[in-house]
Amino acid sequence: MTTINEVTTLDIESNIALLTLNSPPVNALSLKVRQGLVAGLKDAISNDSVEAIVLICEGRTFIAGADITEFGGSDSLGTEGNSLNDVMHLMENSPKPVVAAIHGTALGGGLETALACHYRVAVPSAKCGLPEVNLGLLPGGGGTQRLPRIVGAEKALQMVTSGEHVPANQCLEMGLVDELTEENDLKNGAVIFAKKLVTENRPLVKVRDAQDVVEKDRGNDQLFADVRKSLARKTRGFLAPEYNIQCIEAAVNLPFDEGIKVEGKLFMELMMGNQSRAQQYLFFAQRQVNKIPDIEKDTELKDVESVGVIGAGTMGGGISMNFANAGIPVTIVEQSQERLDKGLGIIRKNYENTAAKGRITTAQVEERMGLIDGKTSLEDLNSQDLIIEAVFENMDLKKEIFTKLDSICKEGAILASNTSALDVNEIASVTKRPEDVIGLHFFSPANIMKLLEIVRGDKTSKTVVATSMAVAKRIQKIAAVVGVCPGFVGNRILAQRQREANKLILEGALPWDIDDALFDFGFPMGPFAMSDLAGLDIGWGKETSNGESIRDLLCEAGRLGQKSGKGFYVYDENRNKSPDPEVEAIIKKFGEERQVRMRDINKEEILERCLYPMINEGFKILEEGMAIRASDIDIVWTNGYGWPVYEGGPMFYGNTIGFDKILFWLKKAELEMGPEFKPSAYLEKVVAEEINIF
Ligand code: 3H9
Repeated sequence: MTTINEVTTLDIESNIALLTLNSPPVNALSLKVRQGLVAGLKDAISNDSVEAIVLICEGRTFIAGADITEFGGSDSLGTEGNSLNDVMHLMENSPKPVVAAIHGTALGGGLETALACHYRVAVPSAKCGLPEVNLGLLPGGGGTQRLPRIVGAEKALQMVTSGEHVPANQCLEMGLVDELTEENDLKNGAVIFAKKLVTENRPLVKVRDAQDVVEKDRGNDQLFADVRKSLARKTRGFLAPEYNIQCIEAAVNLPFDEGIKVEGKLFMELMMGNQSRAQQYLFFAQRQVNKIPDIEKDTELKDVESVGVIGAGTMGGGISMNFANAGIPVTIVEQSQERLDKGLGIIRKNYENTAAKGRITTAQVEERMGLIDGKTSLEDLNSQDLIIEAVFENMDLKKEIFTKLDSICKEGAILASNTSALDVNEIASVTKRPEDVIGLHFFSPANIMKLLEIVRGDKTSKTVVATSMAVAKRIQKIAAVVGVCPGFVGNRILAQRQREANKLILEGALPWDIDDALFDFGFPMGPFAMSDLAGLDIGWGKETSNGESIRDLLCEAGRLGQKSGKGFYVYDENRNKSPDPEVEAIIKKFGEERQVRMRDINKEEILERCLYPMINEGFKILEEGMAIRASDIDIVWTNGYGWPVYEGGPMFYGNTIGFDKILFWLKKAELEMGPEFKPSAYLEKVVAEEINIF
């Protein structure tokens, strides 16, 4: 065996060269890896005894892409003599067959490297994909030009716009992989395959030269129009999906070398832009959020093999589905059989709807329903490993339940509350085991929303926090550990936006002006459309209503939101909203009665008023240690509240604007409008001392 460099070896076994990469964690295409590949390929090609070359990786995966940490630095992909292009050129033009042997994932630049090989073999558990779109990029190593030449434009469009990881058996069907090997025998399988190529004198397939597949779609503009239409809502505001589509269009309509030029130009444009910067930041933020500084990696975990959920309403039902989806049995407890039946009926309906869309089979519907057991007594929660209380937000009620749980639940069970704002320490205080009590704040709809706030109480044990993180991973949530404070991280910041939005409509901006400004910024909807969707009467009561807010007036007028056909907006039978002059009149009258001065408020001011106080609150949260790091706040807001990922989250966005500018704005606002704008002391410090908070 020859060592090529720290991460590459070359091994020649009966005339087959094994070029092996070992660059943990994911064999990304760092400068060292590219140097190793170039040198190793040259050695193998010039060695007369070598008849074919197999590229294989050690560790958990084949090459998972370009090394994202190198982006923008001096070692980046273009490095002279060792660029990704140099690697690919050597492979594709090798006079000896080059075979990629894939396990784990071949992603991004990794799959592009494999596509520059003459053949690809994989183990059945492997997956291939071009996920660059999720980093605000497109495959810049020829992927957009080679992939459609094998799988056709339609599948290629699907892969590059979704970034999906395609399982090996599907890759085999599409021709992306030429052969599957035994699961645990990739090396042997690949060597045998390579030998076969030599004995059968098979051609050196250069994907770049394959024309038949793409030619079929030449001039098929409809295909691209359809894809654009189907993605329009999901990809609103994003540049990368559109640029990816343009590259596939180029692959179909232009010769390879011309297409590569289009790819290169659009790749560079994305790479230099803010959207990709934000999405790359979020990629690492999403990995950081799993790390809790004072909790060791090897912290002992509790077994969670069964779960109890209290409440079969919207939240309880959604929460239960997460566990059933992951194969974990759930016992749901409701107060009455009627409510229980209703809740279970809704869960079944949700599953059946998913099955009707083809996302799960009817057998899976039954399997999952079979994992959900309904009961009407808390006493039935005496054996589960994790209990999640999901009743409505009332401290007395929660305390009553936790007192009972303390006497019912087995020793060592984790007792969690799905509170969205209440004091977890106070809830824990009624039990004799506060170390086992934690907040697990799911977001509605709980079976769909990715975010989970894990609320760590003063006495919550490390084991319980670590176990909750592990459970979150099993049910495919993105979990952020937060501290106990009103509203935790997400809702606490949301309250700032809500307050300002409600003030602004009394100063002259109309609800739809505010919603439009935030929608154009990239949120899926603004605060007033959101209130209409949730129902304006949530937490509102006729008896206590005193006409002191616009919401009071709307509810009193029977305008409860979408469900009553009107709220801040008026809705047609398809729930399409329109501004309503009646609401404008209600707001105007309310303002006049209180002698509020109305004025024109432009979009820029709306955004500043709604967003800057959120950033300020983020600093207060950091100052109080309620979030571990600034990027955790951004994870909460991009995954739980629809902050557009290409704007990175409130803290990242604040940095893009400039924290000094925001501080200046807040100081002025405090003078002009009051103490709610008082800048956080930590923000002042960050600006004064030029601290990097990321
Ligand atoms: C690209 O290829 C552009 C080309 O087209 C350009 C051509 C010109 N770079 O996720 P995990 C780290 S763009 C650097 O926890 P898992 C990650 O930060 C790239 N580091 O593991 C983490 O570090 P730490 C296209 C990377 O098993 C550790 O590896 N490729 C990279 O849950 C473990 O990661 C992608 O977008 C990277 N490319 O999942 C794939 N990837 O331990 C991105 C990972 O210090 N990667 N790290 O926190 C993934 O999707 C997942 O990491 C993967 C493993 C599925 C591979």
